Amino acid sequence: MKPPVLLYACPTVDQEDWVAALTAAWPGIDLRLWPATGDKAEIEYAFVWKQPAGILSDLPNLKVIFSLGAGVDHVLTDTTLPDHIPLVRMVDPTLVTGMVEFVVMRVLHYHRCMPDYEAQQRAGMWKQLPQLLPSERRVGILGLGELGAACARALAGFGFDVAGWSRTAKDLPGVRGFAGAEQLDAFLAQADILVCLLPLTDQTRGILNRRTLSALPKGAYLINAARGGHLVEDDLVPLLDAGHLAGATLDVFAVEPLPAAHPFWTHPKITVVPHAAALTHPGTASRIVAANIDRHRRGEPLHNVVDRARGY
Ligand code: NDP
Ligand code: OXD
Repeated sequence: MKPPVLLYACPTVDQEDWVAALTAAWPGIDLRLWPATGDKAEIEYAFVWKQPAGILSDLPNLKVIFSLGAGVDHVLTDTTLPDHIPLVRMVDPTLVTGMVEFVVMRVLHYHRCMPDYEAQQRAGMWKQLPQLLPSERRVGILGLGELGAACARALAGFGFDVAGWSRTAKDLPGVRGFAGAEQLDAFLAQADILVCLLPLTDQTRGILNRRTLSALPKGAYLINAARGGHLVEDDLVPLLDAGHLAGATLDVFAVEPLPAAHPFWTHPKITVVPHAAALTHPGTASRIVAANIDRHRRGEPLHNVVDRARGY
């Protein structure tokens, strides 16, 4: 059998490492680096991240679309995407580890009063603050999928009082479960640190807004490592300035890169991270894509196919 023909269309990602990794994962793979597609009729698979709209709609023999990322909102914004072609998202233990590291790091940062100690250092102040037990800190995780559930487990392992919110009810050891729109407010009311790990869909867009963030306990922290579209950006600064929220770690933004003049860059209670909470690793991810292509060519079911109707 001829090696597969894969269109690589990730214009915002450095391609060198990916070309090397995809070639190592499938020696002889026929890689077409967009926009150099060659004969479009030969392309069977596409590997995409923020691909320009329309470029997948005129590939007559395209069989599967692979997303470089776990989230697929960047793919689904293209309204010309052929409906019948399966879309596969990235599920990779390496990505999960990266997200767990990031979320645990920021939760511990807030839990151990680091923003206050850093402010005290700037003021030359030596003062010990009360040290809460992890069990006295309530962490709420929006989204209990591959990433949210792993973060919930890791935080429960530290002894935090962890709750999670998902679309369908979950029963994770050591994690208080909330589900559905009707339980959102009860979930928010008990989250001292709120972590967003939801997919961006029509149902979740703008879910972090004045009303929901006001429902958090006074002095709560926000960690958004999901998508910029979850946060109504104009609603955040007034809540921070009024002291209702104590701080926010933002890894994702409505516009990326975050524009130079954006107020988030300089706000003293906001930590800006350049969409780097969990980067897809070319080596491990390429092997996962290659294994899925192999499965497809053998006529076996693909892993991690997105439910287009749900949007994730
Ligand atoms: P999953 O699809 O595995 O999990 C999604 C979770 O969100 C599920 O628990 C799901 O509920 C829940 N959910 C979806 N819609 C709703 C809703 N309307 N109401 C309540 N809960 C809902 O996704 P992953 O964990 O793999 O990834 C989550 C997101 O993280 C990605 O979509 C991406 O946007 C972001 N991400 C960010 C990265 C970064 O570096 N910043 C890196 C990787 C991902 P249920 O279980 O009931 O279906
Ligand atoms: C992803 C991301 O979705 O990196 O994987 O944002």
